[in-house]
Amino acid sequence: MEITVGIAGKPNAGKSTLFSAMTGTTVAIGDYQFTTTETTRGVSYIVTKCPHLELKHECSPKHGKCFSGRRYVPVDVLDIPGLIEGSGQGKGMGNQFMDSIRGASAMINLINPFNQEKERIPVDQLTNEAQEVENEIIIWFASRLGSEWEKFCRKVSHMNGPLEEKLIQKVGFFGIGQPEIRKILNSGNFPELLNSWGNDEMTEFSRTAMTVIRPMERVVNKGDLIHDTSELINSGLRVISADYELSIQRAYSLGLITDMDSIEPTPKANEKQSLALEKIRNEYRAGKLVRIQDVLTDLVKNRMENIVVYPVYDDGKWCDKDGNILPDAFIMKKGETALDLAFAVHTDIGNGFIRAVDGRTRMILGKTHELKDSDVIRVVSR
Ligand SMILES: Nc1nc2c(ncn2[C@@H]2O[C@H](COP(=O)(O)OP(=O)(O)O)[C@@H](O)[C@H]2O)c(=O)[nH]1
Ligand SMILES: [Mg+2]
Repeated sequence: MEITVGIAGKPNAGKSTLFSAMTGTTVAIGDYQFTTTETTRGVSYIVTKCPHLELKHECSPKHGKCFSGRRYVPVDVLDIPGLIEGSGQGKGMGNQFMDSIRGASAMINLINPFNQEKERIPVDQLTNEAQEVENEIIIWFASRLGSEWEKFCRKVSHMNGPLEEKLIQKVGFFGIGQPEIRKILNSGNFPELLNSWGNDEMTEFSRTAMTVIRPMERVVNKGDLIHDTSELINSGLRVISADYELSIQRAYSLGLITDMDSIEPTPKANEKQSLALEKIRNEYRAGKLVRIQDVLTDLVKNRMENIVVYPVYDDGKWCDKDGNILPDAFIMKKGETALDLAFAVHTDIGNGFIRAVDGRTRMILGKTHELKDSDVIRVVSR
């Protein structure tokens, strides 16, 4: 499954800096508004424990990478500008912004804890602002859902299938599938009769879509400039520093560190560089800040309820036909089955499915067998 995480936030929140750090690319970063005007796409990674640790040999990923058993599984990231100052207070959001969030499976709502005078914004105000932005996205979705509702109801009135089969015609623009629509419907009280849906149903549907199906994660940036982040953390906000992330990236590419996780300076780093890296390291160790990779992984795996599954050709050696160990890591929805994995590998493999084999237990699995996180699976197909 393709995962795309959008970074949204007001100008100066640090979206482009964060995007750069997450994707290892350089994009326009500036202290003035509208530096970036178009959505930029790049690749970042979620991190999971690699099953190769259970083998005598290391893996050779076709996509992504693996550092001492930490497997980096690629996800797409978007730098989404266009959320203007004052949106959330009815100033409206740009069309381009809305188009971009349509293509995102989840969002990071990046919050700048400083105002234009570079003073700290009180925590209540930050959470209110974040809420307003999210509400505006929910209202936008609800209005798209509700537009020409009667016409839609007439169009599907002859259909006998379940509600999700009808609603897919309405919310297809957002890329939500039928199982996801069913999940939204089950979570609330939605009348079977679409004609009777009103504002409340539209908003409720939209709210669940934007919190459960396409969650928005509030992340406070510029934590390096905050002395004590505990108040923010206690109000349920994640605190990061895009600046530190970028420094860690750079230190790595200069060989000043060899592990972006432990941030341990190498002899190549001079005294000043070592001190700077150690300061950064201590702030993460003390729990003052969290790493963006951890935020991303938590968002994709836990909030979006996904798992990582490793399809292999040989269920004993966990390799492909060429002997590459654990070459693929697939992000799948929790609840998906061996057959879903077969189709994710290739349509032909799905169509020709005979059975699957669990690489750990060597048990034979049928089509409907539900996959678990970190499963290593061989699919046998015609
Ligand atoms: N101290 C600090 N400054 C940051 C951080 N992230 C971004 N900035 C600065 O904030 C300004 C705006 O950053 P930019 O990435 O262009 O923001 P965007 O408008 O949201 O894309 C730039 O001067 C950045 O250097 C951070 O984590 N810490
Ligand atoms: Mg920018």
